[in-house]
Amino acid sequence: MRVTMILPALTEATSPFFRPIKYSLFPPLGLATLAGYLRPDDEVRIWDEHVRRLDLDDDRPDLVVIQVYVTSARRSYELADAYRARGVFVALGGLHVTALPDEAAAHADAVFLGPGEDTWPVFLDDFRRGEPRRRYESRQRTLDGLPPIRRDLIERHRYLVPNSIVVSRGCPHHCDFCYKDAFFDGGKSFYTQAVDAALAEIDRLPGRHLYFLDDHLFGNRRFATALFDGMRGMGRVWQAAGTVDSVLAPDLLERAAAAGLRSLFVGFETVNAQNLAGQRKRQNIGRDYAAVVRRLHDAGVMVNASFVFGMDGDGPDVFDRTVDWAIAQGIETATFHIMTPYPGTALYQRMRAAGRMLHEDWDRYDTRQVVFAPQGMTAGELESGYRRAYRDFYRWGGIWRGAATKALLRDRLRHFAYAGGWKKFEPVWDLLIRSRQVLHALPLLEAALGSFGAHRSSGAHGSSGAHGSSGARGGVSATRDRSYCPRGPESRPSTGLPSSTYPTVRT
Ligand code: B12
Ligand code: SF4
Repeated sequence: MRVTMILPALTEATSPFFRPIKYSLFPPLGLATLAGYLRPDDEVRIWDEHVRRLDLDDDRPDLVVIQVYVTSARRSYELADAYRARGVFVALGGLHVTALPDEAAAHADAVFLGPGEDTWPVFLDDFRRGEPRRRYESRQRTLDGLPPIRRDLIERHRYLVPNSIVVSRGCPHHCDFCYKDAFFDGGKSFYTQAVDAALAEIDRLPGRHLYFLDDHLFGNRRFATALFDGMRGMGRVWQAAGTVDSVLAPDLLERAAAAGLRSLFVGFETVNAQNLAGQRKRQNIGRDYAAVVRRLHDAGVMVNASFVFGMDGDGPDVFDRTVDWAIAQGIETATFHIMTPYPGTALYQRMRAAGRMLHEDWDRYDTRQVVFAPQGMTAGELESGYRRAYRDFYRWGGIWRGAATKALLRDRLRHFAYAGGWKKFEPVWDLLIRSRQVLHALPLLEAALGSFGAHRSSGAHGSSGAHGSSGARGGVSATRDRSYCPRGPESRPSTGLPSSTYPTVRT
């Protein structure tokens, strides 16, 4: 059987003029996972439009599989329609299909709701027998006994971070704006691999650097502890995402740093306390955000902070306050997002019921454009404030001020080079992507990550660099897209933000 698996891209990622590095970071892990269920004699290829334009005319498969995100929905349907017009069977799955299955079904022969590990093998049997159903819904959630991910189908040289990995699915929390609850509806919404299987997968990956794409790698304490302990001595440097409360939890961060963690994506989301309750971001409420940053830095872990603008408690002052706070904390990289209610989320239902959604042009649901009616400012103010936040955080003066918060000259220079490397050298990234040389920059990233944690072994908290041998965390964090993942702010007078604007209730 000939199978083509496609990850369609949003327009920006395929621009002939400029290719942002963020689209050349990670390979299509979901599709490589599904490819693992095919037979050895099946002819399969994975086509990632973020890095390579698809030539439709050349392609005559028996089966097309398309992974659909909200921002790539339009392109996905366009491709699906084109294949179906020539009689090819099209299977659509992924987050957007799960959120809006009826919309997707108009462009597909079969749609898949939720993760594919249980439904996909059932479909393959049905398809080979000539009896595929129109709709498959995931219910059985486990990561036990998965076939090996078909990493051999990934063109590693096209990605800066070919070693992306997930060892769990979902998250134990329930934030209002998150894709998670809708996607995992009907079964478990947080589950992990067996520790041994996760360690074996890590061991199979070449080189030193890893990026865990798990929503919340620290979400199951027992699993995380065993995983980090098992990784000690493997000589890896790695990046991941975690919540504010998990950073503050005793001992877990230290174990992660000892195993090579050098950069953590943290969803602070907002510097306005009242926003957190509104978004059911309970695990952030009452947390001391400044302490989170300090704790990470003390452990030798760089911070990639994520913030969302446009929540109902935000006024036009939110941009400057957020940027000032982040710079004053010495946060290395930050991602900013305009709040975007994704179909399927509780936030979307609420906004829609209130008549506040502006349109259903999914291409524009990219967290850079306003798709709902904001309350505390106009849509224009929200968009321009968002752009200003990026500009101000990454202007040389801002980077220098952030670097100056570090006590050691070495740390200052590293901060300066790292933050500058991501945002100030975008034309260089563009060139590397076009010449397919982007993987050659990985040693630089490893070196930056390696140097960050190394000197911390004898530091105040003592644990971080001790085993990591190396480790600083690199700029991949600067471009990570997880629009918003949690954990909240609290400040002290020294942060430059009025402490009354931060949550004080402890959960
Ligand atoms: C890595 C990543 C990226 C990477 C690369 C994507 C890639 N190569 O796959 C980059 C940086 C390019 C990226 C960009 C963006 N991303 Co992104 N990204 C992720 C992240 C962190 C991990 C995805 C992943 O690899 N998961 C692990 C694999 C194993 O799972 P999976 O891909 O979901 O695949 C499984 C199922 O979905 C299912 N499945 C998928 N397709 C199909 C098809 C069939 C037929 C079947 C049977 C099953 C099936 O089976 C797979 C195995 O279980 C997710 C968060 C998340 N947890 O999903 C956000 C996420 C997907 N991104 C998101 C967003 C919003 C974006 C951006 C718009 C952000 C921005 N502001 O720029 C852009 C644009 C995306 C686009 N191309 O249109 C949202 C999507 C929301 C939505 N409803 O679609 C997420 C969920 C984050 C969030 N905050 O909510 N992203
Ligand atoms: S936003 Fe982050 S913490 Fe909240 S449910 Fe989603 S993945 Fe979990």
